[in-house]
Amino acid sequence: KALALFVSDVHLSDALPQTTDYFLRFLSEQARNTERLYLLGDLFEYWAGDDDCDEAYNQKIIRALRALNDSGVKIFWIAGNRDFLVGKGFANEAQVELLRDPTELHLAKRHLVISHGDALCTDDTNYMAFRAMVRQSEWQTTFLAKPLAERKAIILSMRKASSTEQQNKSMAIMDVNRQAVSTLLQQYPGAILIHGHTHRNAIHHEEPGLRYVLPDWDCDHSEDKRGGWLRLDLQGNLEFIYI
Ligand code: OKV
Ligand code: MN
Repeated sequence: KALALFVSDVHLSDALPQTTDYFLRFLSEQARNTERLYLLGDLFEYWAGDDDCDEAYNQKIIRALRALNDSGVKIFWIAGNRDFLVGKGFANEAQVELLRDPTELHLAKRHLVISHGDALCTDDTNYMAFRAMVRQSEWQTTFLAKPLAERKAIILSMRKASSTEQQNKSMAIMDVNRQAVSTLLQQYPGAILIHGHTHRNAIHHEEPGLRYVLPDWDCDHSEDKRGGWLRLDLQGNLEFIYI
């Protein structure tokens, strides 16, 4: 049995059936064998608001998370840059506990800091400005007051613009800023940082401490990639596991 599993960047979407299958299988099989599951952002390809919980695909995911919670696994959630509009409605339906980014953990004598990781990409100044705007509660209230179909249309047009501007390519070369990592780790002396977002699965020995970067789950576009997670065992050992 594990003490905790850490997962991020699954990018769940109706359009990605293979990824969805692998993740649902993870929830019903491997994730049953842990005390805690930490979902560290971008579980969904995008989230338009909690009133979209009723959608058939989202219901399938919500029911699977709720079933895992019912089996005795405590589930925690940190928002990503694609699903930052997840709120109390979703948390209540899926039975997950929302955490702030970053969150400090003390588990099995380990001192950990968990984050999605997008806030560390400070070199992407355009994105940081966008993030600051959309993370404001007033901005979210105004956005969420729009009809669901209009919100989805706005997100779709942003996604189209982003791919035509080939921002997705520059996103691929975008990484965390080393100074931002140091500044964060200095606030939690001796802690290990765990984050996702960059899709650059690795273990880094940074100036003040260790940094574990989670893998993404794009199982639909590459044969060999099948997702994975970081496992913390009862002795405090950390290990990446791949499907
Ligand atoms: C993803 C990144 C574009 C980086 C927008 C609500 C809002 C979701 C969204 C829109 C953008 C994801 C979903 C995309 C990642 C970029 C550019 C840089 C650094 C809303 C919910 F704003 F309308 F409320 N988004 N897309 N980037 O085009 O796939 O990660 S995206
Ligand atoms: Mn992300």
